[in-house]
Amino acid sequence: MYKEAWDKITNARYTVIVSHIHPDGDTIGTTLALYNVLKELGKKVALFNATKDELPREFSFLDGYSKIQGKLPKFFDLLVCCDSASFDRLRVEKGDFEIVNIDHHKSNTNFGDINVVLKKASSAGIVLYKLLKANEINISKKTATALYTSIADDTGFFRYGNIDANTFDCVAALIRCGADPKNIADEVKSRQSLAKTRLIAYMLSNFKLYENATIASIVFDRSAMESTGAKQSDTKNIISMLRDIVNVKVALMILELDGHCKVSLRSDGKRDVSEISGLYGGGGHKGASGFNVNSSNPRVTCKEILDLLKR
Ligand SMILES: [Mn+2]
Repeated sequence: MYKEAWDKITNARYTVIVSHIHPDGDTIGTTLALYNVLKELGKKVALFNATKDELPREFSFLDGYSKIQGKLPKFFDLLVCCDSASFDRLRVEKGDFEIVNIDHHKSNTNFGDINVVLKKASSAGIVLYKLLKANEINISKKTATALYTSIADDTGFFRYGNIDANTFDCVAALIRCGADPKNIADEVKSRQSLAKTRLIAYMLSNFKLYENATIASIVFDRSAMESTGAKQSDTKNIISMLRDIVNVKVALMILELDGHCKVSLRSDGKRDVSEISGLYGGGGHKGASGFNVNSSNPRVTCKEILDLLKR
């Protein structure tokens, strides 16, 4: 599988590397790592993300970040995607090109011509690392930095997920290739936007508790977003601050968007919040899930989900 995938990648004339919509550090780090490798090998390669306006700024220190385009090239013969469980998360129309799918989601639909999918890996970064190692590809400092960032971001800087000794073996090897843990942590964690800080302030003064403080909820309606200047990407992960409150078992966030509401749930890992997202056609894991609800009233939606949680 590793050999076949790498042959396909090196034999392509023009490769487009695609990260999923509403990108996180795993998809950005992994796609940029692969971009750097292929550039160093002198390959013709481009980077695409369909929601380019929402690229998380905290990853702008990675080499290649500024090369991510919101438009696909007209002709290319290979598409490689990283960290995308399904093809529709790329917002690319099928065309006259082959697909290499590099991922770690349990729900991956194996939509590629070649699928390098390791369902137990803690991040797509681990999967790409293994693909490069298996093919004896040199890992430069730039590449190591991007891979380390993807692994660190997807495990909450080594707090959760499928972290095992293998994760740390990969991470140790990346540090030997030049990744600098302190510098990466500073870049990713210490450059929060003012708008996001204001949004957190709003959350901390407006969240509600239910059922003896075991459930916490926050609603970000349009006016909350406008008054803080925050964007959808600024809401990423902040709900975990509510879940981290002592006694809280489940945290709920509702974000009002155009004509619908985005619901995010986090649990202590014992209560399975993917059951509720399943009722609404969403996905996720036991401890973290999300879905959309057709609703123009975020408070009504919040009450509806709270009623389900209480039951
Ligand atoms: Mn991931």
